[in-house]
Amino acid sequence: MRQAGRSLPEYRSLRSGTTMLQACRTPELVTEITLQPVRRHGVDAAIFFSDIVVPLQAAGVDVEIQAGVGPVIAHPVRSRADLDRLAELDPAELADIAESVSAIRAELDAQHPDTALIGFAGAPFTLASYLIEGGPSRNHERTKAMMLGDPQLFSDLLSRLGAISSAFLRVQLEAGAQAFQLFDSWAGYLSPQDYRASVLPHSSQVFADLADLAVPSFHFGVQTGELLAPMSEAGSDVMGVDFRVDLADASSRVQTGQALQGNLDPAMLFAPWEVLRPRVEQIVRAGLEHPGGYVFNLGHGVLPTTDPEVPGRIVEEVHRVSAEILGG
Ligand code: 1CP
Repeated sequence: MRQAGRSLPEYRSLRSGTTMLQACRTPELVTEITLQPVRRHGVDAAIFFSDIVVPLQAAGVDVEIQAGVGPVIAHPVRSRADLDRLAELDPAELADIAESVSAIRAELDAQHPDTALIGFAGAPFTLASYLIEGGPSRNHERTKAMMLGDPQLFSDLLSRLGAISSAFLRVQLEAGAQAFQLFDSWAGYLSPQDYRASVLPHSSQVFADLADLAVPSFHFGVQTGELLAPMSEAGSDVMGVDFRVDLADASSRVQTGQALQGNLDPAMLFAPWEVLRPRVEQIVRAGLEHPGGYVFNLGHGVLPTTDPEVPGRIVEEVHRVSAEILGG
């Protein structure tokens, strides 16, 4: 999950004096930051250290990630002329990303050969929200105004962004990432009707674009309980579930054969271990009831003030409980 490494003192010391986007474009830093949670927590998979706005920057968008705020866009996209200035992404602009992924894969193969590397990208709607609003948004009102007021412009913008995300993912996967997650963090602000009409076709296109690579794919959003059914139609192998939905309910909303991922509340990591441990066990047991398969994860990103000892304890508990249930 996003910011998995942010709670680690070793992350903060490596990052000091470097902006977030500089760090994302420096292969030595990306490699080291990606590996930190693997070493410290013993997780089964590493998530590539980058950000959903990196491919926008590579396509020429003037964007920075401000500490304590998030991505800020200098010239928001609000008209046809603004969209015309948004270039396609030339994969040659992502040579550093390919270099980072190859270096991480080589380190993992040498030190943690069973640890998978997961690549990621932002989904077209979530990227569009940052571009249209100009930064993080509470209500996404300008985004919805364009979606409803100029559906053709909105659709053309999401198509362009979908192609950018597909290109970003393809570079990661061809360089050695073994699975990918599409983050549609803000989709949960939409009604099922609007999601289906204006967003689903574009997210589906991203999964279709990468189908030839035949790697496992994950699809995640926040506050998407009511959207799990339409989101599950986009074509991922795994549906991410945030912490507001019971896994048993999620199980009945996704496609037959589709796996679930989730969904421990990140704030639960602040609870005493005697309270947290049975919650972890309960989630693993519920997840393994789902016939399509199950991946344990948090229901959203690790909070920055999390005690860095806690995620590793959770990993141990997940391994203990799943071995007890599955044997071995
Ligand atoms: O855990 C990791 O380090 C993996 C790398 C990763 C991922 C998968 C980062 C690094 N960002 C992301 C995805 C991402 N970025 C998402 C989708 C996942 C989610 O919903 O959490 C989103 C919405 C962003 C945009 C973004 N970047 C935000 C959210 C702002 C908002 O609108 O509320 C923030 C705070 C960032 C900065 C960022 N990205 C990543 C890190 C480690 C940070 C924090 C920078 C720092 O202070 O060190």
